[in-house]
Amino acid sequence: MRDIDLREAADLIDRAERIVIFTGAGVSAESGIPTFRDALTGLWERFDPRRLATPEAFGDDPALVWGWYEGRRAAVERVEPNAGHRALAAIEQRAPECVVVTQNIDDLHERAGSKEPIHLHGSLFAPRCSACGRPAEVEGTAETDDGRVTPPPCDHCGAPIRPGVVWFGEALPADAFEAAVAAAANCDVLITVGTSGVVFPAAEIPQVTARMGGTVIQVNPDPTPLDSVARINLRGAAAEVLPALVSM
Ligand code: BV8
Ligand code: ZN
Repeated sequence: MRDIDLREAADLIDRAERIVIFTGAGVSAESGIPTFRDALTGLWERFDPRRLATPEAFGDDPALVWGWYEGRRAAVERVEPNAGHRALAAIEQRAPECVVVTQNIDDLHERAGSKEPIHLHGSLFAPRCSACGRPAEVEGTAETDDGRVTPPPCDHCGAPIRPGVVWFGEALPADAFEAAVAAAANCDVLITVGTSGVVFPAAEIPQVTARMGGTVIQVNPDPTPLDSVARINLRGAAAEVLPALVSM
């Protein structure tokens, strides 16, 4: 990553009135949370996440899917936000206007000080009834030996509680997606961090900014389809690049 790119990116961010921060699983990688593709270890390693993160998988084997999410929630509760999350919170505090939009279901942006990030794909901390939709309490995870955990029944109707996340084939929360598109359409700079840019419609968000004349800055150690959308590609890890950016 060239210093000139870092300097140019820092200047664009300093001068921006309205900023959008758009993140994927890569921003939580240095906290020790595997990215979505790497999240399948142990019991789940033989599954494709795109098969497990679906209403069908939950319908077929609720304990397998609920156990996967409970294990991921327990992992998030054991780790801390990293220097990348904290640098993003610092950018957010300095900017006249800044909206954080995340595809992640962890709460690490919040714990790093970001105010009300928009969760396009829901949250590990918002379980709800799979039938009547009533919110359910997040309880201590019932550790079992094989990782399967039977989801608790809804207090109201008895149906199984499900994770409060957006599965493949499910619509994103309309209010969240609309707010994210509006912010992306009106910002001067969108910083996209740690996303592979392959899951839609979330992956549209940086394209909206570019189409509306805003500037996209990407932070990712690897090439992604967003390389052609970004005016500046900062090739590197979030917890290294972002602190360097805010200390310029
Ligand atoms: C919808 C929550 C319609 C759950 C997630 C073709 C066939 C079938 C379906 C489709 C198709 N084309 C489009 C679709 C639709 C589908 C889709 O996009 N599929 C993809 C796979 C092609 N989309 C949907 O189904 C969406 N819904 O379309 O509904 C509809 C409309 C109306 C009414 C009814 C229905 C819903 C998609 C949401 C799925 N849920 N997450 C959970 O977390 O379990 S998506 C999940 O995967 C993540 O949220 C993330 O967004 C996505 C990708 O995961 P990863 O790749 O791991 O993470 P990320 O993208 O962030 O990549 C990691 C990146 O970090 C990499 O680039 C890596 O280089 C980088 N990195 C690594 N280390 C670091 C780093 N970066 C910085 N620092 C580091 N240290
Ligand atoms: Zn219910």
